[in-house]
Amino acid sequence: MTSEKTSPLKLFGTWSSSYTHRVQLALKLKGLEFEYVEEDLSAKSPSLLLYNPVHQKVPVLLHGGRPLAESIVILQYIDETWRESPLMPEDPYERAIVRFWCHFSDDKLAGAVAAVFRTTAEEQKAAVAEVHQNLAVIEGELREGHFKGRRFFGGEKLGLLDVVVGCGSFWLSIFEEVAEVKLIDEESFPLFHGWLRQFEAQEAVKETIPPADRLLEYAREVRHYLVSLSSQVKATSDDSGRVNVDPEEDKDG
Ligand SMILES: N[C@@H](CCC(=O)N[C@@H](CS)C(=O)NCC(=O)O)C(=O)O
Repeated sequence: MTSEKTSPLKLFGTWSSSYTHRVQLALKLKGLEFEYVEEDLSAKSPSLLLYNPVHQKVPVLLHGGRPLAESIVILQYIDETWRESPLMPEDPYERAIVRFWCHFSDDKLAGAVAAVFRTTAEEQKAAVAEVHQNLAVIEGELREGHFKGRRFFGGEKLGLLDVVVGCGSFWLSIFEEVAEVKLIDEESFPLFHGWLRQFEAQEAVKETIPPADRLLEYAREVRHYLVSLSSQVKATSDDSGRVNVDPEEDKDG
């Protein structure tokens, strides 16, 4: 059974989730109508558990009743199903390059940014240094590498990699304020900084990303929770250094 292109689209997401924003943005860039269902991740709905039993995370996209999970998988499905306004290049090598940098963004950059957010003191300094190293790699690609001379990673228009990197990048300035660190230094990363400003200026992006004050308030609460949980864990470590309580993973992306 295949879903018709015109079959209804339903997106399960969470307002603060950059993974959800990726899918919302891609659907908007394609001009597709969809129903949005807000999930409460502290009390996941039976539908979410049914449609994403493996990871039990948002986003989940239902197309004609058929579920898809994992944001990058969903983005590629959207792009392959609705060929208008392509998000991926045609050439297989170029497509592979986009996938490579999507993985870099999720595996390396996002991990380091999350670590800055949940740590303090020396641990946080190390995480900030890791973010800077990863941003320097992207800056190098924009300056001399694969994306040299492009307005966006996708060329003149936003592409899949812009959606993936961009939807996480608005957290950088939020985390700078909440965790009192400097992550995007315009002098060190002028091309990345310029790219991010252009990304944020796109109408579809402005419609997708929640207002900064709401994100700030939310981020302050979550950081407070994570930092206090981590100090509790340190306090309950036994003499051998073994930790007695597992800190809950970062609740959000
Ligand atoms: N790799 C997943 C990550 C999705 C993810 O981490 N979603 C978070 C919200 S931002 C979530 O649903 N967390 C709930 C949980 O971990 O139980 C993707 O790209 O879709």
